[in-house]
Amino acid sequence: MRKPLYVLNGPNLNRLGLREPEIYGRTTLAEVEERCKAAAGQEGLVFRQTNSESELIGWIHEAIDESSALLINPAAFTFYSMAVMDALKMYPHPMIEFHISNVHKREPMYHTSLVSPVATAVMAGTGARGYAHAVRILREMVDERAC
Ligand code: DHK
Repeated sequence: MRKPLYVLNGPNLNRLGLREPEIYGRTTLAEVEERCKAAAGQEGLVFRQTNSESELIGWIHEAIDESSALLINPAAFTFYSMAVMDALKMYPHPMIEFHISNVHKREPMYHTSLVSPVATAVMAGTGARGYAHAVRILREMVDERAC
C-alpha cells in the first residue's frame, strides 16, 4: 500500500475565506481539504494546518517517514524560517511549495523564499483552486518514480 500524500499549511491559513479575501479568496480551508482528498485517490491524504513553527517542523519530520509526497504552504514561515527550510532539506520525496497568491507580485518581503531552493516545484498565484491540481501533479510525480 502506497503511503499517503501530506498537505501541510502554515500560519493564518485557518482563517482562509475570511482573511484578506481580495488576496486569498473566499474558499475556506475545509473546502480546500475536501478538494484535496477527492484528488488524492486510493493512497489517501493527510491534511493539516498550524500556527506553530515547532508543530509544522514536527509534521515535516513525520512526513519524511510516513508520506509519498508533500504539498506545503509554509505561509509566512516561507520567508524567514531557516528551521522550516532545514527540515524540508531532509525531505526525500516529491515536494511542491504552494502559495495561493502570486508572492512575486506582492511586497518585496514576499519575494525571497527560503523553501524554493529545496522544493521539487513551486506554485504561486493560482488561488486556492491550485491545491487540488498540485495534489494531482504530486501523484503523477510519485507514479513516475515508481516506474
Ligand atoms: C500565505 C500566507 O499566509 C502569506 O504569509 C504568504 C501565502 C502567502 C499564500 O499566498 O498562500 O506570504
